[in-house]
Amino acid sequence: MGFFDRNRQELVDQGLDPSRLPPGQYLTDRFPVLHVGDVPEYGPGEWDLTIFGLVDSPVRLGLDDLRALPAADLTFDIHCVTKWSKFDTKWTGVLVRDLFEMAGVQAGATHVMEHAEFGYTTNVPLTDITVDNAIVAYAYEGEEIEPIHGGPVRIVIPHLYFWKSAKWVRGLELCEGDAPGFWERNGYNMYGDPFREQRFTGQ
Ligand SMILES: Nc1nc2c(c(=O)[nH]1)N[C@H]1C(S)=C(S)[C@@H](COP(=O)(O)O)O[C@H]1N2
Ligand SMILES: [Mo]
Repeated sequence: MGFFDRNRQELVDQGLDPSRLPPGQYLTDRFPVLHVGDVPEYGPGEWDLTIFGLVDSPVRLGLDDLRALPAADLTFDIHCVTKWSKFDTKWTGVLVRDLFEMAGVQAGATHVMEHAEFGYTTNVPLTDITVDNAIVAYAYEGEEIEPIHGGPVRIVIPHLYFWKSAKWVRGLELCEGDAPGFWERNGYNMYGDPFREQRFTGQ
């Protein structure tokens, strides 16, 4: 039996439901760090998030503004396209949907481009980032998110591969039509459903 089959068997042995693990993935207890480029450092008050593009009124929020909004505590399984998955990660944040309501999404908007520090971008359909559990997260396991994991604030969209969850997010742009972000321009799938194993372009 190879590594992946052994890993899936261990999961069954631990009493976990193996259908939670998407095809081609292995389960880890570690929390790998994965990104291109540097980890940004912010002084107090330096981080903010802007909701812009096809909205009635652009919204700009600092960290305190975000923390003052109704919070969601959610537990997710996460799946990286490099094949690791981690179960039951706990995040606190604000539903993206609630922020979009503040800005007023215009009728023509179909997609969202997430803009992160240093030019990282990733594209998602509007209907995927406005589900019940897509959040702008500011805490992980009850603590501030560590800078290497995207702190102070990152996106978490659990039902897509984790590259769709931008660390150090700074902008959410409402767009008409789909356009590729950073990894999508470099061969990764426009949508990225782990359960359909949509890793690369055209899958
Ligand atoms: N800004 C930014 N966000 C990013 C990335 C990145 O390179 N830059 N990498 C993505 C990828 S491929 C993964 S798997 C996750 C990793 O998050 P982690 O380091 O907290 O595990 O962040 C995603 N978000
Ligand atoms: Mo990833």
